[in-house]
Amino acid sequence: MENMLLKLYYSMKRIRMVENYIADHYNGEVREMRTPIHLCDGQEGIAAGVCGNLHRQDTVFGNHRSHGHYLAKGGDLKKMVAELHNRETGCCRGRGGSMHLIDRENGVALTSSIVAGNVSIAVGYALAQKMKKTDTISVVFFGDGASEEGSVYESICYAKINRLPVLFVCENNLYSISTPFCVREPNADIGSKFETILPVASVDGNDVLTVYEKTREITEHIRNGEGPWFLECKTYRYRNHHNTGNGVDNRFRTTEELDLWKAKCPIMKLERKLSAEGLLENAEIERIEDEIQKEIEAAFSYAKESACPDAGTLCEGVWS
Ligand SMILES: Cc1ncc(C[n+]2csc(CCOP(=O)(O)OP(=O)(O)O)c2C)c(N)n1
Ligand SMILES: [Mg+2]
Repeated sequence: MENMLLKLYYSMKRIRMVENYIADHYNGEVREMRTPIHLCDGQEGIAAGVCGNLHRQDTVFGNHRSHGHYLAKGGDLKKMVAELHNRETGCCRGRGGSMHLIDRENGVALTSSIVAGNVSIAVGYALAQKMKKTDTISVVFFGDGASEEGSVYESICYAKINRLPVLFVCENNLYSISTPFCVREPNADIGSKFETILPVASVDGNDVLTVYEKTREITEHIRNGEGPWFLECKTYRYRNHHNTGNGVDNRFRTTEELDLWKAKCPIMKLERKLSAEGLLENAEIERIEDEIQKEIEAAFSYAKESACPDAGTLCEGVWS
């Protein structure tokens, strides 16, 4: 248990530090990362808690905000940073940028900029796994906005009817770009839209332990062949929809609202618990931060030293 708590802490902390480093280097005089970025600060507990339960061969399907999913699932940091710099050594050979991350060896099938597009792909993949009789499961991450797309409803029905091994993880961060959830939907829960179709759980996405434990329970059911589940994780993002601002600067939310959610930071919450239980000393926090910082700097050096794709090869591996 102690070991697992520290792993979850490390996983969240690493995601936060990687994204902060990206943000700090994104708007320099020379734009070295030309890809649009959608940061997940504030939502790390979901990626860490869900992926903490997955086996290497289980496969995740991310969306436009997927640095956290990729890293928590074991995706290669160097290749991700190189992808953000559009280098040939990137995980999509520099053609995809931040919204298109792949690490097949570690079970990251894809991340996609097409809102909700990943959901039906994850279901198709789960169907293939079932037909091949493997025991791997598909996990798809999508937002509250994506949950309003018709293809999500169709995918969920199809997965249920065919008892497919899929976990639908909806990260309800209360906004679709800058439109709040409360002006789009009549219910407080997203899960309630789907509970007549499949089993649904709605949890505090800012409590990594809750996410972890609920996912462990759910994945056992899915692995037993009982069919798909829907997990709604309530959360909040600290940044703008894209790029590095905080959403207060372009006035779609108030400082008070942001501060309220910053006080519920998933990393701070676990750090306090671990410290109170004597499982994490300040010196250990510093050691962890130092180790992650070195890893990040090495990844950025690797990216910057890598070559850009040769112009003559630019269309290789690009289908649309
Ligand atoms: C099919 C499609 N429609 C619209 C967009 C433009 N778009 C990009 S992100 C986004 C909002 C997504 O909101 P949500 O699913 O809640 O994810 P979040 O950004 O909050 O993580 C929209 C409408 C898109 N990329 N793809
Ligand atoms: Mg959202």
